Formats: sequence, structure tokens, C-alpha cells
Amino acid sequence: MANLPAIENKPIYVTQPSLPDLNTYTKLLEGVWERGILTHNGPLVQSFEKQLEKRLALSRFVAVSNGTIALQMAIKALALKGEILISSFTWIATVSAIKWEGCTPVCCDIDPETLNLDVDKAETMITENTVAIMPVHVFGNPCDVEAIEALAKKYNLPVIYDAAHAIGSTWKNESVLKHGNISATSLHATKLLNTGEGGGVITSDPELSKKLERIRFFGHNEEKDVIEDGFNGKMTEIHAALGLANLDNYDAVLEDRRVKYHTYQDLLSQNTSISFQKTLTDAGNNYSYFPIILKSEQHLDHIVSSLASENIYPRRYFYPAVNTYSKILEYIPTPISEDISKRILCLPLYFSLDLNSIYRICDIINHNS
Ligand code: T4K
Repeated sequence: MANLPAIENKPIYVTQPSLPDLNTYTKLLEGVWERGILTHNGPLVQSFEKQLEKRLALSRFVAVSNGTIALQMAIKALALKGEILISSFTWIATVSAIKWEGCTPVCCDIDPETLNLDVDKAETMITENTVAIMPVHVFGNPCDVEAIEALAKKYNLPVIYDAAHAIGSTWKNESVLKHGNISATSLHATKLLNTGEGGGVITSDPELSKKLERIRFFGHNEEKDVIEDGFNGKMTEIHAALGLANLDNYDAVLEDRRVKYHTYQDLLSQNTSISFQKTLTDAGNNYSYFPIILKSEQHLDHIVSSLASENIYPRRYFYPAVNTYSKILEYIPTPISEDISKRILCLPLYFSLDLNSIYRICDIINHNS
């Protein structure tokens, strides 16, 4: 192996939250203490929403308590009842949100290069029971939103994007969150922009955004009348303060990830037993994950144990493919997702990860391939 500088023997996990300057956060909390307003659409939540809307040029970002609730709110707002087409290469929250809303997730396979929904395959799976399409921008890599929107139009179906990974991702240089009837994102600690726990529901339809605001707050309208089934989807001031403080570093975090992502790609590009997720020409990845696809599961196991022996812990996102959770879903085969799930590994990628660690990780992988 190359003679690289020793790194601290502290474990390296797949990610670590980006944390803001503690003084900035404390200052925001001082205001919370002074006002005594902890939740119920307080000033920091409103300011966080406005800043995100401005930064991403969105008409409305409704901040909520987490990304799973954001998906459920999207389904509730569109009053969906029936089957919702998803791809089976996703986190289990895509499935559970649909099931909690009394709908049925129907798993479709993915494109083996982008790892996003195979739109042609999806068309063959649409039946009279299909009520919506819910594609995922997997690892922040945008789906072919134009093909999906054409398909949705052809069959008169709404689209909800599971955009949990996609803050900072673009389509034709605009935020990809603008697409679909609704996009639902996550602001979890492991995401590019985090509020600890949190999420957001995005739509450009003003009626729909008002409805989402009501659903978030027990179904109350502005006059405190209850006009529909709502629940508690609120974000607190404490979480919004973390989001606001993190927004100061948003550009730096994006740029840092871009550099690290390309460093990984350069260092692994000669390794013929590894392939990378493909990004479409019109799509802009936010570099929130660095997945590698290995030639076999045995190869993956070997890489995982070689890295573990150096105290480095990548993560098998997403394994297994969600269609195989047979205790909660009727099994529909999706051979590409099932195969890729067994061979894909997300390597550590986060703001405080130093470049030497990336050199070291790539060195271990290249020497064990
Ligand atoms: N749709 C999709 C496609 C999603 O991927 C997700 C969530 C959702 C919907 C739902 O969004 P949320 O309801 O979660 O907002 C993580 C996250 O919990 C989850 O948000 C995320 N996707 C999923 C892909 O990954 P784990 O099981 O990887 O978390 P954990 O605790 O193992 O953390 C990974 C590493 O991060 C650890 O090794 C250490 C580090 N870490 C983690 C946390 C929580 C820290 O350093 N600090 C921390 O506070 O789930």
C-alpha cells in the first residue's frame, strides 16, 4: 500500500451530521428562551422556511417533523386511496409512509445505472388500481423527471417525489424539489442539510400548500376550525434553529461534498471491479452519498471486512431491496434492485471527513479488489 500518513484510530462511519458554529446556534436559542415559544409555527420555523424557499427558489416549503411524516402528509393532501408505484431500491420509510396512509405500495424495478425508477417498466405496471407514482431521487441523484411527468400525464396520475435525499439536487439547474405535484424531503441528522430530525413538503400549488399547513396542525384552518383530518407534523423552534444555523454553511457543505465525491471517483476510476451511479445530463447530483457498485456480494463482504479492520464503517444502503420484506409486503420480483442491493456500498462522505481518510479508504478498496 502507498505510504500514507497515519490517521487517528477513531472510527469512521458512513456519515456524520454537519454541525453549525455553536455560538450561532446558541444565539438563536437565546431568542427562543426570551420568547418562550417552542413550537406551533414559531418565528424560527417561519424564517427557516422563508430562507429555504429563497435559496432554492421554491414557492412553498412546509417544514415538518421528519421525512416520513412529509411523505404521509403528501399522500393525505392528495387524498390517495389505492396502489402507489414505488421503486424497490429505497429506504423502508417509502413503504411505511404509504402503508400508514392506508394505501398499498407496489414495487417496480430500477434503471441499473441511475438506480432510479425504470420508467418504461413502471408503465407496464400501471393498472386501474394505481392512484399515484412515488419515485425516489436515490442518493440525491435526480430521476428523469420529464419522463416521469410525461407518464403521469398520460395516465392522469399524480406524482409525489420521495426527495428525502434531494435538497441541493437540480434538474436543468433548478431545484429538483420543484417537480411533481408534491416533493417530500428529509432534514434528518444524516442529510446534507439537517435540523436533527425534520423534513419538508414542497408544492407550487397554493391551495395544496395551505392544505399541507392544516394537515401539519391537526386540520385547523386559520380560524382554528377543524376542516379536515390532520395530525401533528410540526417542526419545533429548537430544530428550526439548528436548520437556520446550518444554512450558514450550506454552500460550503455542498462544495465540500462535490470535491470529496470527485476525489473518490478519481481514485477508484481505474478499478474495473467497481462501477458508479450514473447522473443524467440534465440532472445535478447533490453528492450526498458516495455509492459504489461491486462485482459480487462476496467482493462487497471482503471490502467491508477489510475496511472494518481499519475501523472504517461504510453502509449497505439500501439492503435488502424493500420488495423482499415479505412480512409487510406482497413479494413482487424486482431482479435489478435485488441484485444491486446485494452489491452496493455507500462510502463515508461528510464535511469533517479529511481527504487523507478518503485516500486511505480508496487504497484499501483498490488493494482488495
Ligand atoms: N425516504 C428515503 C428514501 C429515505 O432514505 C428516508 C430516510 C426517508 C424517506 C425518511 O426520512 P426521515 O423520516 O428519516 O427524515 C438513516 C436515517 O435515519 C434516515 O433518515 C435515512 N433515510 C436512512 C437512509 O438512513 P441509519 O439507520 O443509517 O442511521 P444510523 O443511526 O445508523 O446513522 C448512520 C451513521 O451516521 C452512523 O453510523 C453514525 C452517524 N450518525 C448518525 C446519527 C443519527 C451520527 O454521527 N450522528 C447522528 O446523530 O438511518
